[in-house]
Amino acid sequence: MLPGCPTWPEEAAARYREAGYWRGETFGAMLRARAAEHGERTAIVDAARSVTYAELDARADRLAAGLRELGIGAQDRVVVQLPNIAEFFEVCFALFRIGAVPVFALPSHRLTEVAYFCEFSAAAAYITCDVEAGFDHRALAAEVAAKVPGLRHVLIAGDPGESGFRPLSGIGADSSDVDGPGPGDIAFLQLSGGSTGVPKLIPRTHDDYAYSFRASNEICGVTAETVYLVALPAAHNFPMSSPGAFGVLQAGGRIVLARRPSPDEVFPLIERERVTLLAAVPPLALVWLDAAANTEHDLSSLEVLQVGGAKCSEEVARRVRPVLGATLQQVFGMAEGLVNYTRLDDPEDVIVSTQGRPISPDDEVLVVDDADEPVAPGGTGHLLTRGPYTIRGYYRAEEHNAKAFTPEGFYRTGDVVRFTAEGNIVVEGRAKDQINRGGEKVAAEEVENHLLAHPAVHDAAVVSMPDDYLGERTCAFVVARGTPPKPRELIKFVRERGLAGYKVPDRVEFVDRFPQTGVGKVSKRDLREAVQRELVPELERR
Ligand code: OOB
Repeated sequence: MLPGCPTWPEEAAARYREAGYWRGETFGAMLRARAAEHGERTAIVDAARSVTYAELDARADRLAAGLRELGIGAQDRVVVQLPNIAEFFEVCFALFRIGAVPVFALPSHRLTEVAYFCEFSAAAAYITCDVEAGFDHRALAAEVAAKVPGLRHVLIAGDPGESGFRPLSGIGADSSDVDGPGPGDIAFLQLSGGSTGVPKLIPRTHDDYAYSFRASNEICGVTAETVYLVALPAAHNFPMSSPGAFGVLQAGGRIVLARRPSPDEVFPLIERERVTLLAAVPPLALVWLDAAANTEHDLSSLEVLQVGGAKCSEEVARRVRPVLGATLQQVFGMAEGLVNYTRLDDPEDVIVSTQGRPISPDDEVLVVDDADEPVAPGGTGHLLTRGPYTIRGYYRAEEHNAKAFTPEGFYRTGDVVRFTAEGNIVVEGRAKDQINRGGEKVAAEEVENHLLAHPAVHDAAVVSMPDDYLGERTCAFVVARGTPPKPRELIKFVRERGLAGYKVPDRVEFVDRFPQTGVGKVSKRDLREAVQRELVPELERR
């Protein structure tokens, strides 16, 4: 087992095996089985090609052997930052086969984040792409390589040019006879949305993750006939496993990869590939609904539109069936584990007004007050959870784990929820210090630390600001040291520190001092109220 990864107590693990949740199958074996059953069926379609199950299986083997020749082996961490292209899955399954551990970066991550993932995980390699969406990832890779001396290999999907990096397509060898990982081993490290200074890494095992997407398949009606379009970044937990691409591959269905999520890319793909299942964050669902109202494209194959990652407003939810003729499924999940779904046969009122219920009968969910005492039934409180696919701790984060988990192993989700009388969850708010920018999570402290690096910033506090489109945006309150810089200058400063664009503050407001709580901490509640009182009316006047 990878060191630094807390795991389930043996008693719980035995129970999950006994119940048939953990079946002892690795992802590598799962792909092998599908390739043996129906190797000629199409597994993946991307902009450039289509890949059958047999080809995906063979390519994963060749890549695995090539990676082994480079000296990458079991438990080695490999940071993977790829767009929605077939290579993403070839790389994943190659790494799974040799028991190496992908660390999933998002395409929007930049130097600060990628270098941190490489350093913190002591990665042996970084696998990235050429130019994507106008951004030169090779140049980023050069900066990362210069900053992280321990990184032994950089592999580029596409043409690496004169960069000195190896092309991914050039990696491969004939034999891949290895003792693969065990089902209880860590399969990969996923990123947490986070609420602290640096992103946390989430260790998921083959057994626990496979259960989550297999059980999701049942709930979401995924079969070998499913055609699932991946429009969100493939490395995110939602499109990966809820039921996502992994669920659909498990069922022997077909995944279609969209490079960009815009209607002009997604709608023609839905029509051409007869897509049946699609997942979106709320702002994207809104864009699709607006565009679908007057499109020439035939979207009639769509059966289910999943919306999750942030709360879907009831207004948007109610438009899904009339506009798309598809069933809405709300998905309230987290990369740490727990995923809730509205069921496809739930009454329309439940579908549009709740975030559904957990996957597993053994998902334990508690709603508690600030003292961890259960609230009265139907009351609102903090959501705690533990279960067969919820982690018991982050990777190498002992101190943080002591706060993020209860002594009994419940994960503190940071979400504020209530249960309806029928047992569905309604997300009412959030207690964690995070901004949910249309599904993209921004840890306030992380951004505050970047602001504090500016010489003219004495103190900084980042809070959410309501937004019609994204739900929330970020507002940074800053106490200046001396003459305040221009907000624009500060925003540019943060961007140039090499940060994903979605973390750069949308707005900067200078104040003389911060409101304080009774114990002298910055009162973010008061700051959010100031936003409501002063900035929202101003924005509405525009
Ligand atoms: C998904 O995963 P993460 O790890 O990016 O973010 C998890 C957090 C939750 O704790 C909650 O605060 C928020 O995102 N969230 C929602 C939500 N779905 C996620 N808040 C309100 N309503 C929803 N439907 O975002 C994720 C992982 C797997 C499946 C779906 C989403």
